[in-house]
Amino acid sequence: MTMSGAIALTRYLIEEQRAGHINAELRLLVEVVARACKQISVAVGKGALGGVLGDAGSPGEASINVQGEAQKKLDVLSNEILLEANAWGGHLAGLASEEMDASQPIPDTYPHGNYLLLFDPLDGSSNIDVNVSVGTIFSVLRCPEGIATPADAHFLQPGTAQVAAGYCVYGPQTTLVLTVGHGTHVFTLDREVGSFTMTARGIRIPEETKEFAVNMSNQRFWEPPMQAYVGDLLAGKDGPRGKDFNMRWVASMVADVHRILTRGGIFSYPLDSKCAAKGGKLRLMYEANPMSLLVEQAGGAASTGRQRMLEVQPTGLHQRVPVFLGSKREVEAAEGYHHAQGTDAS
Ligand code: P6P
Repeated sequence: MTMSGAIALTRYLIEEQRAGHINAELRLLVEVVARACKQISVAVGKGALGGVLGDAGSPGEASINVQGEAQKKLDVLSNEILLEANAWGGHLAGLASEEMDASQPIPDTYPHGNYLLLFDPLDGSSNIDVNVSVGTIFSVLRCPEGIATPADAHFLQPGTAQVAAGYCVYGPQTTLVLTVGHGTHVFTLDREVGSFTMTARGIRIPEETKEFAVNMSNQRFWEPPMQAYVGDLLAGKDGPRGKDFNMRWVASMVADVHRILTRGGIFSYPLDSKCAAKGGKLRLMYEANPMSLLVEQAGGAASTGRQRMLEVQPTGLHQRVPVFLGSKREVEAAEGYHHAQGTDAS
């Protein structure tokens, strides 16, 4: 226990293990990921001084990932940090990353464990060069019984199957937000000691909100239900919602979700005519699902607009989905517009 009486991440995880909520292998997994996040935080914090800003690849020849996005140097470095940290511990059978085409089994030179780890090593990386918060998002699944060397198909489990999920936001503070299925808790990195210290236990998202997060520049591309929903938000107290709304859009999901977990709000990245063919913009397995578990564990809601996010049956490792998550009543309101319109999209 620190001087302030707060407990460190390690003690929280030991208490969760004593309570029977997690086992030693999952405790090690979370510790290893947290340690990797500390390394990423150091690299991100160096910025230009560390020579890690800008695009990966050689001059004039950007490195493009499986998403078709130009990789930043820090995307590649963060991915490497997480791969190295998780290879040797014996807690994983395999892992998958936004930055890698296919999942990777743990090398046979190391013992294989019972868990699958999926991550976006550095979400929001387009913000890195302008010093805006970015983050690491991770999701943990059980490796199916009897599978020592998992393939992509073994990762395709619905969000309800997650045994842990979290993110680490690299902002003014480096903050790890974690659930192992028993509440959503916040740990802030104490740089003097070098450990994550619990700064909020069992956070709760206000059920109502007056703040929405969406990229308004896509408005003309939205489906009719989204047009109607946001139109009513913008109409304010004189409109059907009867209250004025504020808007925030960081364009870094980790930063937007952290705000919403902290003070409420609704985050949406809906289908639009630009991304509809791909199923949406944000990725289900290592963005939407972990964030949705954290939000639901904090009393919020998470949806595709037409179904509970955590019940979506995945069909691909890099599958994309429309996302609405945050204050429960507001997510329900947004879903109401979609159900009322009766559109049959997924
Ligand atoms: P847009 C970052 O690239 C990301 O995946 C999320 O972190 C963020 O919410 C979204 O894309 C931003 O998308 O279209 O506003 O740049």
